[in-house]
Amino acid sequence: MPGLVEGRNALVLGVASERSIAWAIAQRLAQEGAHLALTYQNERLEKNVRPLAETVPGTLVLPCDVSDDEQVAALIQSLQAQCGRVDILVHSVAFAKKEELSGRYVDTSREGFRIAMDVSVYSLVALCRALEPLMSAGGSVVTLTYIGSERVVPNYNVMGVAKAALEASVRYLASDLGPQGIRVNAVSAGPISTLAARAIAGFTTMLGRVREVAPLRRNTEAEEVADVALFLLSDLARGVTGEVVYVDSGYHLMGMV
Ligand code: NAD
Ligand code: 0WE
Repeated sequence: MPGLVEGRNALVLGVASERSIAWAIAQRLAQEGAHLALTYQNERLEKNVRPLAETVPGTLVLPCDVSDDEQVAALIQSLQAQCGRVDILVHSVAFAKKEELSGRYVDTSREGFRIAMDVSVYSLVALCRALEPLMSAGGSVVTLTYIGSERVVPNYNVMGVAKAALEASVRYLASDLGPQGIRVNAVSAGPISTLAARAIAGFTTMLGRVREVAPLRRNTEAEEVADVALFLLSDLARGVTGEVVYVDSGYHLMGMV
């Protein structure tokens, strides 16, 4: 039986370790017949990404720091030359300076605000624009967001504001690219213990809280996020664009927690 994304070319940004949400999505796409291109942010992370890529024969591995226009352009050039067409984009990238992820949002620096928005939001816009000509047979884009975009989560601070801008960008991009048959959606994941999340003080306490109050009474697994991303990236979701889909054990429903 052919896979849900059989023969499609998928570009996945945001693999940093085997625990990355991007890696769970990449593996699921490969299981369903996609050809993968994975990127790494820097040489340090290249050492993590190469061995993971080697577990999926035929996978391309390319550098891309999304804050660097030249690296984004070089990535698109390589894809153009080596794949011709791109069908799927997974954007699983976010960054704020560590000092912006504690204390009060009101103390966010101008530079801290700029960096969070540049890496976590503008990168999606730049990638969609650059990939539009390569998505010649239509395409599907998924990015990762978090409920801190809609509600105040202590210490999430400027990342929450960046995720709100990311979700708004999903809607504007969906409107711009819909006529070309390109869909753009977001998955809002519950807390998952990845490199980015584990760097946060009190993260383990947050996992426990979700287990207590979420309707499903458990934490979110990267594989659960990957299954919904796969759905959005496949033709099963051909009528869905501009949406934010929660994969969080139902946590976002609760009012008094
Ligand atoms: P992760 O640390 O595995 O992935 C974050 C990725 O961002 C890394 O691969 C890192 O290299 C990349 N990145 C940061 N700055 C970059 C830059 N300048 N250029 C290129 N890449 C850059 O952590 P994760 O939890 O898998 O995060 C992936 C996405 O999921 C992020 O958008 C995050 O906000 C989102 N998310 C995470 C959680 C969670 O609890 N883990 C929950 C909801 C949403
Ligand atoms: O989006 C995220 C994390 C994104 C993130 C993490 C880091 C840690 C290391 C962005 N930038 C950095 N910069 C670093 O220097 N999540 C949804 C996970 C997360 O992060 C939080 C959370 C949750 C949940 C930060 C504060 C409060 C809750």
